[in-house]
Amino acid sequence: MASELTEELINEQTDGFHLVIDALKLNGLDTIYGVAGIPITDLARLAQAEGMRYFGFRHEQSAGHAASIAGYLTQKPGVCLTVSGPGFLNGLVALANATTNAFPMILISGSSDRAIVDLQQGDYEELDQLNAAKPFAKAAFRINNPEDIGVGVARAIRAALSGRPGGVYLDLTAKVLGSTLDIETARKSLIKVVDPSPLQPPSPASVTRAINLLKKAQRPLIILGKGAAYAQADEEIRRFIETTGIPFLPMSMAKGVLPDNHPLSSAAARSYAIGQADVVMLIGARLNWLLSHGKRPLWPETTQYIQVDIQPMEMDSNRPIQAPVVGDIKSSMQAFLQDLESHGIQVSEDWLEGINQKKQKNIEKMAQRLNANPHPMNFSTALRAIRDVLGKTNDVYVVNEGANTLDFARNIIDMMKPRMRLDTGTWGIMGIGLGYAIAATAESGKSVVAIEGDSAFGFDGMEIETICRYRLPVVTVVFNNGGIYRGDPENSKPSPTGLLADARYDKLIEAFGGRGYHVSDTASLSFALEEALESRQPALINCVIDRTAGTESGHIQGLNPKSGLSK
Ligand code: ADP
Ligand code: TZD
Ligand code: MG
Repeated sequence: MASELTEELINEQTDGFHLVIDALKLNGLDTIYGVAGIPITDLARLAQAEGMRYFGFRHEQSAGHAASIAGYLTQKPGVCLTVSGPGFLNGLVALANATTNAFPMILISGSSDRAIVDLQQGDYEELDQLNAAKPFAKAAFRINNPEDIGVGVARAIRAALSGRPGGVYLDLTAKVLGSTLDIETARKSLIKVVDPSPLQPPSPASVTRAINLLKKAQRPLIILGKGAAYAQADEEIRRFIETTGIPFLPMSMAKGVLPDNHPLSSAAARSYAIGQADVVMLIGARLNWLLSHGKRPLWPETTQYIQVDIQPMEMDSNRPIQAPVVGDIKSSMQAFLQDLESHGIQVSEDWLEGINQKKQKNIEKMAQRLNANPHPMNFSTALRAIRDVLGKTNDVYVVNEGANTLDFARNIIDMMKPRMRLDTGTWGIMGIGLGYAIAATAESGKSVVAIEGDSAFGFDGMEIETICRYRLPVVTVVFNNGGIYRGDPENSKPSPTGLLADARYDKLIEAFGGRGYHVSDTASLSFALEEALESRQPALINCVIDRTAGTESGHIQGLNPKSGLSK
């Protein structure tokens, strides 16, 4: 009799671990990227047992980057799970990067005993995580009672997705995870979030103001940013551009929203188009450093702006915006298209002709560099080989980080489909590569090529073990020039920017059962990349290039202060 009663009671109880999983699953969050340990080991284990996918990483920063890009790709917050204290802090860089880039993610960290932490009595991995997270997160919440898990998860999802997306921190105390609750109360406490990122159509007046400005423009230009890619309004954007005939310029992660070979792309005439345009329409792109803040010498003082963004405060942040359009991009583009039906827009032939001539010249100049055949390879020739292989399907994700490796690859590798180029983004951050690659294939099932500078690769290189463990179709290409920007001269002592010359990165992956290639000419590079992609198995191509080829800071030398005193 007594034992029956106990069993019945147990059966009518649930606990914090299960409730967190139930709350995530109820809201369609089915994948966790994390690193296990106290107090969340059982959360990871149970999540997997309950049918969620769990990707165990070697470092929380990579797991966090993976979660953030999963959010960008799917419009559902990516979930990263970490332990308390240092594990949480390791994840914080990714949380801050997600917030900076407007990627929706939720960093869930277990935390130590509140009473001990608050009195600073020295608990295991003690840290006031909630307050530490606040400056880096769009929002931060702590769940202190098991019956609040449903609300906590719902608030985190809404905060991550609504308005401008961002990184949300969710603190789960060890106590809450272990607490029990009767099943009925638990069931009632869960929330299925309805419409977490409601459409926000712009005001009709703002749309008319913008169209009127475009109608008056002589030389209009559209700049597409990664907000436009995130919004998944590809069809509306294409129709607007093709109906108006306005030339466009994609920011790096917006490459592919319209194919890079689109006749209206003015990417190959970037400075000319920006310098000559009289009205610029920013769609999901901020006028931050990546666009020289809209200031001279790149931009004339007379440029007038239309800015389409979901974040009202973005307007006038760097330059006065004559026609702010606050709304989500999908609704906004639909509104523009409707307005166009009554107001035609005429783009002058001269303007398009000017851009095309400049484009042609620049493409010819680039072709000369691409078609050279120096030994060892340089950035241009190695990337030409990669471009040609990827161009056969245009269905492989491209992850890209480094300095010169980033700048050259962005310009040389054309993207034909939206959201398939993932790179260092708003911060120019190193260490995103393998996390982004893992999430890109995890979320899409497609193959990924991660084109990495040798320094960039070092930030998260151990995740090749993760790639091998899950047998993911990720080919990492390390552009090995022996350093940050370039290698040291032979026989010199290591400089601050130097890395080991002739490092055999290809051998690293062999230690984990992956396929390593060591190449120094374009034919071997093409062969290796084709074979690796064909196999859909983990591979790393150590791509040896001229160690003198890179320039300091790549294309952003202007941001690199130099001592006037050094010899
Ligand atoms: P890029 O680096 O490509 O120039 P940014 O990250 O600077 O792009 O800008 C992206 C912008 O897109 C942000 O200001 C963000 O608020 C905005 N954004 C993100 N999602 C949407 C959306 N669905 N609708 C409108 N604006 C969006
Ligand atoms: N740390 C972090 C997190 N982000 C950074 N951007 C840097 C340091 C500084 N940094 C750059 O801005 S690029 C870069 C570093 C260290 C590496 C460049 O070297 P690489 O690429 O080998 O990756 P190239 O092709 O040799 O230029
Ligand atoms: Mg390098």
